Amino acid sequence: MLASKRSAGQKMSFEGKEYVIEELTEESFKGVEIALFSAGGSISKKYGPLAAAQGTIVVDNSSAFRMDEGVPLVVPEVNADAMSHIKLSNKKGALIANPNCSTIICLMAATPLHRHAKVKRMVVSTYQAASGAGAAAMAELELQTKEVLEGKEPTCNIFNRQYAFNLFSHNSPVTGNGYNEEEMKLVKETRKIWSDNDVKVTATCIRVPVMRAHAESINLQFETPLDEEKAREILSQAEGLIVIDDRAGNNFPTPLEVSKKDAVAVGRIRQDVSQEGNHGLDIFVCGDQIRKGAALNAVQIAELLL
Ligand code: 11C
Repeated sequence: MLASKRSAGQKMSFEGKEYVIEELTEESFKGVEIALFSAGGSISKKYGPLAAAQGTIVVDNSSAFRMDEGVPLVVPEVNADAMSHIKLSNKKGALIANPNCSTIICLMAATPLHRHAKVKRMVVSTYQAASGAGAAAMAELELQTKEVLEGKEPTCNIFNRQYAFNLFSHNSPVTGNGYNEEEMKLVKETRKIWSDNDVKVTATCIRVPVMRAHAESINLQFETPLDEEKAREILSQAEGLIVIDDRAGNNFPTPLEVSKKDAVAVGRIRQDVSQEGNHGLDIFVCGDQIRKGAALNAVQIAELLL
């Protein structure tokens, strides 16, 4: 386990074994076959290529290399083939990028349908949890909730506004076209992962006061017809997905239900009444942002290599 000088020497335990955290240096990767990076873009940019040059296969969780040509952007259930040329046995270093959490969670449900009827256009609206902005945002949500209930002024260090009992447009910078960076990640990463520069994607990303699982409403337009029964059958057979689609009980995926779970849940599977001839579907997905949206996906990439 590697971290900055500040954390070096601390101990962490994993599966009953204790590990001492070492300081990350340029020498850290000698003899290391696979490294999982999750320390932000600037550390990745500095140490990722350096580790790869020393023969390490780097699975990077930041956005630093995602759109770089020659760097596979991988969701194992979706496009494992994109990294099939990278093999441990070649003893050659490489960079593999882990997509953004909202893209991973979206494509877990959209891809099985895309494989069947080819998505022409996708409209995504997200409801994103605090964890996407880090542990400090989760702590602030908890603190603000208590403060507001006690009638106190909420502490606003992370988003500079009240987060508890509120929601707001995603905190990433708004780009020149009016979309924020999170929304543009959904657009660009989907095209790269699906190897389809023609697919039309638009997104609106919202931060909601939920602790650690993202929800997404996804509207799909298909090239060929796909009825909702067939879609439900496809989704119920897809790897890494569970279907929660109980119309009679009005029971559908919720962030709480998928929190600390590996599987992404999908439901509200219904024909889009605004589209002719069964060419459209609406679905609703929830996935744990820390697991499938980040760490689990990176570990699955490492497992593919092994
Ligand atoms: C969020 N998706 O929920 C973000 C966090 O590109 O890996 C992760 C940003 C990234 O706010």
